Amino acid sequence: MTPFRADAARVAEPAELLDLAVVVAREAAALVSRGRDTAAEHVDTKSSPVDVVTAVDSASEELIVARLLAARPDDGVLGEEGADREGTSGVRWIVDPIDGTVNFLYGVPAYAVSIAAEVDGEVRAGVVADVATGELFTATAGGGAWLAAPGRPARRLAANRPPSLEQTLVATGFGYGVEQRRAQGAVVAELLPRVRDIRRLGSAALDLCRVASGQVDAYYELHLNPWDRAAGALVAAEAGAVVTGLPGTPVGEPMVIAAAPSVAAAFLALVAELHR
Ligand code: LIP
Repeated sequence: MTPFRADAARVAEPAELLDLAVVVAREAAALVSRGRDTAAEHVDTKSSPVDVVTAVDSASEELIVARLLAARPDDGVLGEEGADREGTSGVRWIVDPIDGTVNFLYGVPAYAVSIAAEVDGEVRAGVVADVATGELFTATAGGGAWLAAPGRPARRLAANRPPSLEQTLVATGFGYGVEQRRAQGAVVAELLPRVRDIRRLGSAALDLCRVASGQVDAYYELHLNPWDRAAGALVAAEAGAVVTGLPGTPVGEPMVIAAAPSVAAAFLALVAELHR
């Protein structure tokens, strides 16, 4: 039975959802930035001793959820730090309050606030706020991907067009489990001689936005959570990148692959070969 859809859902245009997400992401990014210097004072672990969550992660998610539901009380929310609320509007917000938490903890300037709006199961709007640079990556389904950098006019993003795999700069990331990391390291060892180079930046959301902006040519990662990838995958796709899973599997179950269209087929085949 379809749940009752509040009026808000019938007028849940992607652009309106994005406007709200941008305002909230900016406020959350400011909170995260203020918390950077004391990040190490309140740290817990989750799935492993190196899978960390700080008090700032939790405060950021609390703020984001409060602002989104104040504006749209009938929406659902799914957040990395525990937010999990069914809505009745057909809109569900998918939130990573700090993507790149280890970078945040260490002060490595590659961590972001990621907010995506899913309407009836499809991500239709997303924002990734790079906390360290103040850059804002945004996209709406069919509306393109955009980058707003402080003091500069917004510009439309387009993925690169590398001529070959050998000239493809590849970003990836690794899980928090020891055996998973052992296997992922073996894959990287096979991949490295066949591409331009590897980058491990530490934030899936920013990795996907870097495919959109052309700062890397391709990205792949196993076992991401929905909140790591929801907004960034839309930004990459709207910038013309091919965003997919392994052959015959949905994006993110278990693999996310985003690649410049000029090398997407070859890159997908290589990633599939190395994960057989
Ligand atoms: C992180 C991802 C990153 C991945 C890390 C971690 P978090 O998300 O953005 O790409 O390699 O293992 O999952 O935990 O910082 O929100």
